[in-house]
Amino acid sequence: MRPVIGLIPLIEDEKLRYWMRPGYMKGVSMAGGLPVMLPLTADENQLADIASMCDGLLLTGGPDVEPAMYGQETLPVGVVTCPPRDAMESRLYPLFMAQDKPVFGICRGIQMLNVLCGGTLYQDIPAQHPSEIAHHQQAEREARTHEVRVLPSTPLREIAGQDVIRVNSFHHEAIDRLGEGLAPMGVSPDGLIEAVWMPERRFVWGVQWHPEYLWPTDAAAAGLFRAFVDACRR
Ligand SMILES: [Mn+2]
Repeated sequence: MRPVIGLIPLIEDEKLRYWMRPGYMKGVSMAGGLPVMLPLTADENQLADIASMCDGLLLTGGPDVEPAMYGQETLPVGVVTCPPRDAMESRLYPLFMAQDKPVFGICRGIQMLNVLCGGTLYQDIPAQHPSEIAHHQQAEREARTHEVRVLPSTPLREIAGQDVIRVNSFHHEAIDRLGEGLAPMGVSPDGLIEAVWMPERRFVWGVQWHPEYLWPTDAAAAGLFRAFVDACRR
């Protein structure tokens, strides 16, 4: 493995969400993990070192997954992609899976997870799965605007301690056909899959909402981070 160099984070206004708000980094810290921001790279040697160095992989939120990755033409519905992230995530994920290291996908992360397992996405919920629910909420990030029915006999049910939780929602895409090996853990009232896991694996989970904004005030959100970090510790 090549030498690992720690870089002091660049603090700019648009990056404050990583450091100043509750966020992914502090969520991992709260749960007892050491969060390390990765370089944007698709270099195979660097990715191999990352997979060797890290005990778990957090697939964060972000732009839409390229529809060609799940065999579809891009519809004229405001799909915004990020090819360098698609390339990095699609090469990094199998390296973590090969070592059975935990993977946790949030928002784009659950969508990428589903696509990497051979599933498909709705490219736009309003266009392809019309609903009463505003999955791209206008309310603040910490506001829990829709329900998720938590499925029995899933790890999410254990964490939530109840059959229904409320979540925030900032997505216009969603899981359509579920990928191979994945099972649903939570479903919104309009029938969209909002949480998945891979029962055959040590820890491969994804959620469509944003627990990184909720964990200071929401037991289920904090529990997700704890379950992920605990799985990485074993
Ligand atoms: Mn939603």
